[in-house]
Amino acid sequence: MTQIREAVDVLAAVRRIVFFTGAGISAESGIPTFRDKLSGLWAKHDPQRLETADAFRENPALVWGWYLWRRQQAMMAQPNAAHYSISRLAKAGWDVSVVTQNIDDLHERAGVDAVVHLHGSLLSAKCSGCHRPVALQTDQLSISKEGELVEPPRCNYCNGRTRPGVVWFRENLPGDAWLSAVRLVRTCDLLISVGTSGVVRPAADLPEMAIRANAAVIYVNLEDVSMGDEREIMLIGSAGQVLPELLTRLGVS
Ligand code: BJW
Ligand code: ZN
Repeated sequence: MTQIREAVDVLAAVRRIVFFTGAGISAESGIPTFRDKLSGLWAKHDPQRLETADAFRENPALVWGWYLWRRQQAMMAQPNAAHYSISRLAKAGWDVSVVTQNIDDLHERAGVDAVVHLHGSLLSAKCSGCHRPVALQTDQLSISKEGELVEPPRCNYCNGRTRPGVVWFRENLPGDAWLSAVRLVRTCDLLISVGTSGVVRPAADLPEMAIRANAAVIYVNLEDVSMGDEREIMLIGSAGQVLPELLTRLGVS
């Protein structure tokens, strides 16, 4: 409880806040996280089989089908109290930015205008040959069951296979997104990390970057993911409970 009071004091004193979010913020919307042992996506699927460029080359129909299924899951999900708390804070006058590792669009649907997507988006696609962005027609987004094989559409220019517009392991993050994130983090007063295990780099370096720039860091997570710096505050609990509680204590309606 002292931690939450400390967090409220910090929030009341700052202006520029960066929310750095991961899969845990969408968990209460029904979208599974990656690494939680019981419910995580990878508890059932081997990421090497589905979420790498090699996997796509070897079995494009399986990987494309998997992302169609996840896209559908994300489209059916609704933003939760944590997503809405972030937009309420922005409307209440704080200078709020969101840098997310998530490929869903729940921040946008909760009313945040400019979201930096470090790992791409389920709503985008590109050609795996010439890398041109591909606009998908609705009939190319047919309903897919988990595990269903669906042939990806071919590029109009080079006949390459269309791939999801997401960042797989060993791929570089979109340069513009990474630069925006670094700029925001280096100039913020406070970074609030919500629902990320902080193991995937380079995104995982952002909280430390904030500390080095003299910002405070608050973590909201089911478990302790802090690094032990004195500028960090760890709030253990679910994002859908902790963030609204912070707003209530701050007097933000
Ligand atoms: C709650 C909650 C609730 C639950 N409330 N909290 C060795 C070999 C090869 C590469 C590397 C290597 N060592 C390091 C690397 C680099 C690699 C990396 O970091 N690997 C580590 C795993 C070791 N990184 C990369 O490859 C990146 N690119 C790169 O570095 O390029 C340079 C390079 C070039 C050539 C060679 C090597 C490097 C790219 C990373 C791309 C990550 N992509 C994914 C998939 C995206 C598409 C998709 O979704 O399918 O991004 S992986 C996956 O992890 C996804 C996520 O965005 C990302 C982060 O996960 P996140 O969000 O933290 O989720 P979880 O599940 O881990 O955590 C959830 C948390 O929420 C938990 O803490 C819960 O407690 C909490 N929680 N419910 C609050 N209700
Ligand atoms: Zn192409």
